[in-house]
Amino acid sequence: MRPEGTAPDLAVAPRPGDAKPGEPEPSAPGQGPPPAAAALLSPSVAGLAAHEQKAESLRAALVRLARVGDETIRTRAVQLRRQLDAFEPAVTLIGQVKAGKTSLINAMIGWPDLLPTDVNPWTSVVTSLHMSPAPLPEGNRARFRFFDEEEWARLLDRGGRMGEMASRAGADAELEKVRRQIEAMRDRARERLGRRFEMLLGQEHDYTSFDRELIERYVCLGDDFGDAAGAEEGDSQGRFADITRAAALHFHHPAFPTRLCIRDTPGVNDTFLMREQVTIRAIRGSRLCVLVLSAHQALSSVDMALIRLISNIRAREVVIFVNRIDELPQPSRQVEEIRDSIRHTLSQHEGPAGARIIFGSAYWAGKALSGDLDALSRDSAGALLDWAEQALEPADEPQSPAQMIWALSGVGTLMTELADRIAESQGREIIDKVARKIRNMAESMQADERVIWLRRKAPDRELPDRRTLERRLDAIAIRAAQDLEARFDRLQEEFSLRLERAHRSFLDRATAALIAHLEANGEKALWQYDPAGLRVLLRSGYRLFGARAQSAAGEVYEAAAREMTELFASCFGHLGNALRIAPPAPPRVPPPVFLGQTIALDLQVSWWKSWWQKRRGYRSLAAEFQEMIRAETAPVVEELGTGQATALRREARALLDEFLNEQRALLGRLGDSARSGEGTLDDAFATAAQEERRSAVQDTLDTLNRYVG
Ligand SMILES: Nc1nc2c(ncn2[C@@H]2O[C@H](COP(=O)(O)OP(=O)(O)OP(=O)(O)O)[C@@H](O)[C@H]2O)c(=O)[nH]1
Ligand SMILES: [Mg+2]
Repeated sequence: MRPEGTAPDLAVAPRPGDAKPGEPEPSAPGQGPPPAAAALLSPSVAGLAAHEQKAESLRAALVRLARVGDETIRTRAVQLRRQLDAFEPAVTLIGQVKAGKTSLINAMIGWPDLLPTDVNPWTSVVTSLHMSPAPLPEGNRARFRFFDEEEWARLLDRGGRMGEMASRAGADAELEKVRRQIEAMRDRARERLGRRFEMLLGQEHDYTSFDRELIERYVCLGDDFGDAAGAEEGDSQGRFADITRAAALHFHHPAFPTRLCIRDTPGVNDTFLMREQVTIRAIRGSRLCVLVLSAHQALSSVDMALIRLISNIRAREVVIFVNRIDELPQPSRQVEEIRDSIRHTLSQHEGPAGARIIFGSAYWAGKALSGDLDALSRDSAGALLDWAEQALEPADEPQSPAQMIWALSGVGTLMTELADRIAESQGREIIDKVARKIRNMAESMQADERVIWLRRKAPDRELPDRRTLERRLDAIAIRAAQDLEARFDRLQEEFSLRLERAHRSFLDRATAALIAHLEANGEKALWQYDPAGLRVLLRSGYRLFGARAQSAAGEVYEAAAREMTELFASCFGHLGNALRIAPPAPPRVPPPVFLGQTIALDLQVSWWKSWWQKRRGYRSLAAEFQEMIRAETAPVVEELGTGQATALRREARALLDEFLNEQRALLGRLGDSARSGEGTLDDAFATAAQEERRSAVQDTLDTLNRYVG
């Protein structure tokens, strides 16, 4: 029998508010992280607490200004508060298969058995954990999103990117293999989900609570689930991992002072390269990335895909965590060797060689969190003692065994590093951004008062009304927008040319190398060509474009702010330095992660051979080669030159528009003040209110000057 609310063949999918399909309701431990974890976790994320304190003082300033301000100010204050509250830094974990990514995440959030980890079930989905320091008004919830029809069709019809590459290279044997794997995958999905599983594509399943079992059904693939023996249960509950592309869990987590998102990803060696795209998107969506390696095989030669992915990210935005050191016989000795070898590999492959490397063990962290210290295996205990000699610093305070093991696990260090980086970069940015806006708001309130004052002192003076002011502000806005667009037109054109040149010269060089090889070795000898050179050229072109785009945007913003200040001065006279409008900071340039996506040249081995064997004659070989490589690399060049560059342009424009709209609302008010205001100022109560307002504005300005960079 099927439990009520179940999503069987999924004619009826559960919607928000529905009971979780399947019995029983999640048990108490499934509802939140164990309270004891906070004692270990909280000191590790002090950086986030420091950020939150600043955010809190900005909120207080907003409350105070809203109390003394008019309707525009109040509305604005609410918006700014929302911007502060919406801050949710994200960290994505990527890494070797079975390196312990999922175990590490459970340890990082102090909830040892939240996400399923095991030898068998492997993560097949990007899972985002959204944690909130305050209980969620609507309670904890989970959402699972399936592949859409287009993605699925691309997989079935063309074998995913892997199939596309194989077919471009004419590698029939490889194509056949991909086809067989896809058939098997489809059969398995049918068996697990019923014959009409395709109906699920493009859908989402929402739940108002979750537990490990539920998550397992959506995010873990494995060889031993629900098939044959457990067919009945498997069938009634559904095992969706074959077709799930993303999972999001939202929950209350009291140990984190701010909201935080941590993302788990599948290992990066997926057969169809289907999930490579999903992983790349996950990395793009985070400012920080943790590369998880296993101490046994830290960056072995099979991990080129991983190295490619991170080499497009700056060292400041990656932390390397070498996990499973509990399995090393003598960590104190081996750790340095591993560190050297990682640095060496990274610098050899143009990776972020300066990235911070932290050593540790999710296993030890789990023990510290659960307090189950006696259960350490003998080997692991030996390794722990060995590592303690080297890694433990004498503490000021006496430490409990759990605190000591937590320290040795490296997970606390990792969290501290992440918290500090978040506070220093994204945290500082949002504080700076909102502080600038509040300051602009307070400045305009101050100016407002002076306009009223001016009106009283010089009643004959002609002052502009709201409409006139707005018209003049519009003129500034139009000019600024045109200037920005024109600059981006030029920059993008320059960038496209540069990319095209890099692309062409790479193709020429590769083809020339091929011909040289043929002339020297004949057609039988195998040849390979590393596309790293292309990536380096594209990356440096993108960085240059990014830097120029940032400074162009900065100049346009500055000019607009200056013109507004001047407009104010020309309308209302130089009322001291009442109005200093701060421009927004220029947009951030996101790393070109997409450059790391696998292309045919990265996977030469087996198909290369078959491609090679089919061709005869140097010239035709060279021409076909060039064409194939062009087809492979063009989308990467295109994504960078059009996709990412246009996204940056849009972001720059959005920041400008946001700024201009704010100023229009704030400065437009001054026109109103110029017209009215007189009567109210005369009565005694208003004067007292005026006094309160004055000090609120002044105090706010004094406070904010500390935060604005
Ligand atoms: N000894 C030891 N085992 C670990 C550690 N971390 C994880 N494991 C074990 O390694 C296995 C895989 O762990 P997962 O956390 O699922 O690894 P993963 O990287 O998420 O694996 P995939 O998602 O399949 O790529 C499990 O059996 C874990 O218990 C560790 O620090 N030490
Ligand atoms: Mg995993």
